[in-house]
Amino acid sequence: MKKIIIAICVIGMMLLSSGISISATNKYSSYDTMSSAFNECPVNITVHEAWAFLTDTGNGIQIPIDVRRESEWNTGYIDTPWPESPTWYIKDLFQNATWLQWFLDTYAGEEIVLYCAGGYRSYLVSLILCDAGFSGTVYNMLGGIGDWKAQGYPIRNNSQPAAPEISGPLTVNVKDPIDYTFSTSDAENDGVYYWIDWCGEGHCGEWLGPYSSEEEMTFNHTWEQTGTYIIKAKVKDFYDNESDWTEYEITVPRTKTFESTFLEWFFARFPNTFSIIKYILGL
Ligand SMILES: [Ca+2]
Ligand SMILES: [Ca+2]
Repeated sequence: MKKIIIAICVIGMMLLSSGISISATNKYSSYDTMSSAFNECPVNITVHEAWAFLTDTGNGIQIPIDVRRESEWNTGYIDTPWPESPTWYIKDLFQNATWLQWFLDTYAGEEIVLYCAGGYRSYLVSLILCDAGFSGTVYNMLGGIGDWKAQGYPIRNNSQPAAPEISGPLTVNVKDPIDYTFSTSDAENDGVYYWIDWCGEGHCGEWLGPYSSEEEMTFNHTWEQTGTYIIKAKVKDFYDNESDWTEYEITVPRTKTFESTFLEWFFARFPNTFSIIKYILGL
């Protein structure tokens, strides 16, 4: 009898063990059908659906987010046009509570498309976001960039935008607001940001944008003092790839010539001179 009880226990433990194993395997391999279990968060989509989302702003703006390692990102990423170009945040960041809160705030209400190499890491990140109550829509791209490539969708590496061209007057009046035009080009037509340093020291200014890389931008500045100044400008694209600096020298001369300054001094020093001149000339 004792042997029978032991045998039943052993068989029971084997069945239990088998059940756990099957359950775990099913959970892992069937993640693409789990969206309903999370009240449509995440929403799993194919690479074809992702392509349709990310190449048409008419169906809303979806932001693709690459969660792979930096070395993987540097080998190329999905090629979709700005403003639906990918942003890169490594998966591990989402496991940091402070950073996660920043992400939830920054992307609140947005539609994001997560992807990785094969779809598993993006799935894990999507669960973190769903569990944290992300207020937008989380799409998880099944098959990752591997399937994206296999289906013939484009991949690319990034190149920096061209150093900006600056045009505008070379000589300006003090205290007058003056317009200057800035333009650049980017091989991938990425959105761009301008840094314009009106004091010419490299640390005045801030990033302005984003703007279309094909758009000429006009900014104005007022110089409060006479002198010679260097305008320094650079551009970065949507992926933080920065151009070289461009420098543009302008002059703000003294607004009054020596002659006019001398006459002002003279008539101030001899206030009756003008009347005397008029008398002599019979005016
Ligand atoms: Ca879209
Ligand atoms: Ca670029």
